[in-house]
Amino acid sequence: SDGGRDGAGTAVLTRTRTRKPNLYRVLLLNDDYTPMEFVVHVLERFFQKDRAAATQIMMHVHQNGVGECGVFTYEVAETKVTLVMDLARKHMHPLQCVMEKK
Ligand code: NFA
Repeated sequence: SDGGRDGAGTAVLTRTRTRKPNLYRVLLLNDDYTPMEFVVHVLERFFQKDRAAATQIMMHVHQNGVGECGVFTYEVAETKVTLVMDLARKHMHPLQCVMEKK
């Protein structure tokens, strides 16, 4: 609740409407060459997954072709995609990371 003052100078609390942000899923795509260990590392480093959760997501991507790393606002999702793609490129892995509107 945010403030104002009435005629007598008394504090009055009113409600400020919030707006739901647009949300974006960040996805990893399977390929035949990126090492499984590298994908697990990416999920731990950029998506705050513990080893068990990271391994589960990595195996899901490996078996199903695509999997969700997390859901974020536009700028956060975009930053994560860029960080993943930059690290994959540096290591010469073909790993693909993309975002899609929820
Ligand atoms: N399919 C890759 C392999 O067998 C592993 C992988 C998993 C790659 C998830 C990309 C995403 N080495």
